[in-house]
Amino acid sequence: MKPIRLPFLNAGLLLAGLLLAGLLLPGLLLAGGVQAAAADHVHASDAWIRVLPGALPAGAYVTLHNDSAQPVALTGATSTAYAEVMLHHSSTAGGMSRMSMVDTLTVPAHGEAVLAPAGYHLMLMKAKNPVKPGDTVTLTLKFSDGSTLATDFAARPANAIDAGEPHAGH
Ligand SMILES: [Cu+2]
Repeated sequence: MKPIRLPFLNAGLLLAGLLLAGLLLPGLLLAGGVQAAAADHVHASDAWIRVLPGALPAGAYVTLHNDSAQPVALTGATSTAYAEVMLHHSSTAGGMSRMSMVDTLTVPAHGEAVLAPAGYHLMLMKAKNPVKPGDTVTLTLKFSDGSTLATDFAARPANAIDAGEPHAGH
């Protein structure tokens, strides 16, 4: 009889463990989700959008500063103003300019990454309402560690080449 008892005991412990895990896991996941929400280790500056006429996609540009000792990667963004946002990189080869989709853009530890015309940008497509120069559009930047950063972008005209205002801060 004794050899049979041990497996029963183990099965009972296993069941208790599974029940405990089932009760605790949802709470842990919820806590993790709340904790990951705000990217306080990344700061954005010179955030602007170049608005093109009609339904043409707009490019969004920003400088990202990483204050932490770990690299973090921009993976994309969402916006209530545009149905689609993609991370792109522009390059020129043989006099031809082309854009390609990229999965991530790394912001080095204690460093910065620059999204600027002719380089990395967020491509904003399918505006839900027409965006015009002078408007402010909020993009929620998404990072590889699960954090997000809501950033206000200033809409500028098609002939703009930069954020258009001096920044004394850095
Ligand atoms: Cu693009």
